[in-house]
Amino acid sequence: MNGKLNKKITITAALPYANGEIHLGHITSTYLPPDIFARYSRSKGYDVAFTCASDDFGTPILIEAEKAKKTPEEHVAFWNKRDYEDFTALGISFDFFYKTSSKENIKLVQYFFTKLYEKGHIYKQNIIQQYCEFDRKFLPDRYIIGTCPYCGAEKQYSDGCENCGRAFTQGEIKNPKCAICGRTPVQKTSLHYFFKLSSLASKLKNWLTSNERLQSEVKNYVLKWIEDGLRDWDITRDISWGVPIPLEEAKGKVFYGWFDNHLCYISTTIFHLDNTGRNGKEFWNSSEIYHYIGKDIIYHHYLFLPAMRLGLQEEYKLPDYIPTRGHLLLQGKKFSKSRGWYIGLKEFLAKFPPDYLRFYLTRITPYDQSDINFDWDDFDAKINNELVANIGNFLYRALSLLQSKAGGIVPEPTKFDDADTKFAEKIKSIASIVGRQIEQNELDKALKSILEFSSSCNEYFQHKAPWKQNVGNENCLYLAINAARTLGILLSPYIPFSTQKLAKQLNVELGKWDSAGELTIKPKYEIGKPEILFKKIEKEQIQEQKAKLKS
Ligand code: B3M
Ligand code: ZN
Repeated sequence: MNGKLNKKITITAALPYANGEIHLGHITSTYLPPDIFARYSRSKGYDVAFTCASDDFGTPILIEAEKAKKTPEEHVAFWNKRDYEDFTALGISFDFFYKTSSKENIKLVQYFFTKLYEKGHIYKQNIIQQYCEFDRKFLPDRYIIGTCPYCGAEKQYSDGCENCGRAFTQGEIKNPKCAICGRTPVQKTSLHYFFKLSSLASKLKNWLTSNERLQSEVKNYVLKWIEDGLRDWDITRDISWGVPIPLEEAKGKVFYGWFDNHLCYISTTIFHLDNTGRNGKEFWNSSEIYHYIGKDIIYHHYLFLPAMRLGLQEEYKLPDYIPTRGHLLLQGKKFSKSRGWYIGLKEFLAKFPPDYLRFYLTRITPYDQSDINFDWDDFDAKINNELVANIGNFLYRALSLLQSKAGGIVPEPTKFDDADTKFAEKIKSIASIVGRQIEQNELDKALKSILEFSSSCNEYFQHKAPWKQNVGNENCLYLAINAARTLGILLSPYIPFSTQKLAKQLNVELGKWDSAGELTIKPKYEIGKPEILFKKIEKEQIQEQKAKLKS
């Protein structure tokens, strides 16, 4: 058996906080690329585990739950369900969606802590903590707002700066204020645990420089942070909502969310695999591992995450890839829910088919960290000119002409002329070109290649003009219907809802990726009923959306 077919692939997408709805910004960098890759990998016959979970812990969740007069458990249960529904509506095909508050994750987090402590990567220290006497609370992370100690940006939370991207530790923030009541906090002593990130600096550097598969721009950025010196990392929080620190002396304290959340990639994947008849840990350690993220969480994924796995001597394998993409802008400006400059996923899907969003976002999202711009006019143009007029046009013509000229029955081909031969060659070679691009994470370029293939399908059809005659068009109808199946296979990772409909119209199972170059639809085969797959977007629909943003 071909060893490649048994390739194991673990794919994770950054965990959404169970604290609000999924919007288009999240989708672009974090959820759509891994879904396309997972669908492609399954079609290649690889053994895939594609998992995600809600990120349940942390102060923002506690604050929101308090505001909503709900328990944190109720609050996160609501968002876990809602997020999963929204993902499913977009066709994000997780094999399993779980939560950081699962007992499996809590167990793994406590195990990591215990091991790291034993191995001397963690030490304890009494430190001064901000405490609000008015609210009678310790004020970790988002309970404090202040000025970034590095770049001076104001109104930053105390665990990191949205302006310069640095994560920082308790007590570093300047001019701290209580986020609940705005008062200046007092200081109190508390016992905290620190992870010695600095002691793993050279191992981290080594891992980063030797891993050729990580994006080099991100790597250079992170190497510079290491050169500047890594600070030890406070992993303790004096709140009740989190993974409990498994020590008697630390009663009532929990871990910082970024200590536990990425371990949920491991706990969720292993739990899922064990439950589906495989050995989860063995799979994890022998698979190619991909963690998909947006560029705002580089620090956590290129430093905290590998450091913790390195600290356990790689008992759990480190990632091979951390595909990192940029932020999504909306009409050139930052998304902001509070300012109404925002599109929720659910809201979008109430107006347009999920495949339109999948197609458009993929078209505009490169494999790098540059910002991406969602623009309604560009959305309109790309859907109407590319999806509708290029791909949709060819598919509908291939099927409907077979219907009208040959009663829907695939004709027996005759001797190929030059154009037929060339076209058959294209059909044969396109899947490996596109596949290579997908495996290099160049999902946008791969989609471009598919569009070019579809253009050449249209050109071939135009050249042959099978509508003009009733005989002598056998080769064209035969090749075109097979090319439609090829297109269906190539597009299935990108626009799965539409390719499923196409399969129905063709009356076939589309088949695996590697069969895309074969002419499997044979003479005498009867196809189903052709229907228009993609509806044109009308100008009014776009106007309506733009007006919504302005109001
Ligand atoms: N929950 C979301 C974010 O910071 C955060 C990701 C966790 S991934 C382990 O964007
Ligand atoms: Zn206060």
